[in-house]
Amino acid sequence: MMADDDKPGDGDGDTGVLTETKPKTDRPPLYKVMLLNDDYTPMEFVVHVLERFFGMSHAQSFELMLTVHKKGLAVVGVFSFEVAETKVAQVMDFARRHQHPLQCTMEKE
Ligand code: TYC
Repeated sequence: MMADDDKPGDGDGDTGVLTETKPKTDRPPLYKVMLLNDDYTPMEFVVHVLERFFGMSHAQSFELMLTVHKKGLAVVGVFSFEVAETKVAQVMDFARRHQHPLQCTMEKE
């Protein structure tokens, strides 16, 4: 323990390296959830996925589906690890059950 009058950086020659700790205020990391384009999944199915699992309007969903279709992929949301993992699992399961090859992945932001 340092004495009350021996503060880090008080000019007495101590550097404070061992006692000055960084306050633990880091935010948890965020994860991007992405949809990937393919040649077989129907456009309307992708629009439905975006409405159902990402709470987007029909217009927003249609626009984002077209972005994926044209660019190959797009970020559809940014979430905590647990929420991102759940969204990916929900989309992959829904696509599999409908026998569409739609791919949904996550990546640390
Ligand atoms: N490319 C698909 C088609 O022409 C549509 C599509 C869009 C598929 C987005 C996947 O993530 C996707 N039917």
